[in-house]
Amino acid sequence: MHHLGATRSSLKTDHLLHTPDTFVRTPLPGAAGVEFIVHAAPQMGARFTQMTAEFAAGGSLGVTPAQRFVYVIEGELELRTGGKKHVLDPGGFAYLPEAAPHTVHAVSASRAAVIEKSYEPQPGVAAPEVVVGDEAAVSAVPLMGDEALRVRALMPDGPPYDFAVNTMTYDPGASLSMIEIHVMEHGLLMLEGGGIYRLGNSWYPVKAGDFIWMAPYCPQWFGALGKRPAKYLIYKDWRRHPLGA
Ligand code: UGY
Ligand code: MN
Repeated sequence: MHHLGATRSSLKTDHLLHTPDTFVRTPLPGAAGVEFIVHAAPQMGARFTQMTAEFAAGGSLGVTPAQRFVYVIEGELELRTGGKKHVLDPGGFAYLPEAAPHTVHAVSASRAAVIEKSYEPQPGVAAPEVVVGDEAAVSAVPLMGDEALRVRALMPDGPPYDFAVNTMTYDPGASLSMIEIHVMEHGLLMLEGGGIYRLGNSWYPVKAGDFIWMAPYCPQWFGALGKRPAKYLIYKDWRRHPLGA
């Protein structure tokens, strides 16, 4: 159905709202039994890629020239790296530094968020290490003291790591306490619930399944609506000088 050409998706110079009715799937080199929805890429101004990978049972990812972060939304993935095998269930995640040998196979039909970014090394700073975790085991921190808005940091925060991935959970009615305008860009996947996202000078109804890209300095604000919490997975570049020095 074309719904007379209407969609909530919206592409502007400083943001993209990408809703499921506009998703187009593509294969990528080296992957087998996986379809990718490429939400954010350098082709639209982002300095990272974010995809949803839809695996058939037995499907596998190919190699990447960049760092890779994988967060399981549905199903079960098997990660092999450094001679170890890890099974990732929903909420399970992994970070693989650039050039870290690894394989990712789907044990059953699965869906995962895959974020990739070229590494920006820092002189005198140790190399980043593989991280494997489960969101349920990460403690929630109230954002600026607001117990109704809880942040879970999935990546370690230290000089070797040049991006962050968090989940943010809003009780119904909770909102960001300020309109943020910052140098970091964001990739955001709505995981649960919904609300209103302000992006630039536009206000959008958003819900689970939607993706948002925010360019550096895109004014942003979110308020959760409905009777259940709203939750999203959010990427940002982190801890690097804007001049690349
Ligand atoms: O980490 C962040 O910048 C986050 N608070 N931004 C957002 O939720 N749009
Ligand atoms: Mn932000």
